[in-house]
Amino acid sequence: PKAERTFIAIKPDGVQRGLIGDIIKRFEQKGYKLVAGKLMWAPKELLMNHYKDLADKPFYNGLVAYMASGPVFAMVWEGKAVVATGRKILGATNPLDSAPGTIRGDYCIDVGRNICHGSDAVETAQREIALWFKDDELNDYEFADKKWIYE
Ligand code: YYY
Ligand code: MG
Repeated sequence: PKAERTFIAIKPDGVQRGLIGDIIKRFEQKGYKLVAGKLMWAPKELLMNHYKDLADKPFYNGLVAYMASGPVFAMVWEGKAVVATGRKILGATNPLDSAPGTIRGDYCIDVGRNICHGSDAVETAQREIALWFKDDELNDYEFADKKWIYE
């Protein structure tokens, strides 16, 4: 069975605020494996597609404009239950509800400046990874210390 993967992105505010390293560190120290990563100023069409399920929401246009306001750091992370666990590492969507110790709980205040994105389900992750990355950008490799992370 193929290992679970999720799409995680550091939004323009997270990049501007110098949080790329800290966000990567949290996934790395947990034991997850980085499969792909790139700094990318996303085209509007890509962002509209990425958030197409929210197209009828009042905040949609502002959300797309915010996401297009600077480069984002797009990543793919792999490991057991990485989709759901990745969401826990990010914290609740509204940073005022995000627990301290989560990325959003530690670093932000407004829902429209919540510094990071994470896929909400395995199928969503597959769609988002295909949207943001080419197949040859996804690196298949094994950690040498895999047996010290997984039993
Ligand atoms: O998956 P997640 O990012 O936690 O939340 P979504 O419900 O998918 O919304 C995507 C994105 O939209 C959210 O991260 C911030 C923004 N947003 C907003 O600006 N205002 C809201 N009331 C809800 C969401
Ligand atoms: Mg979402």
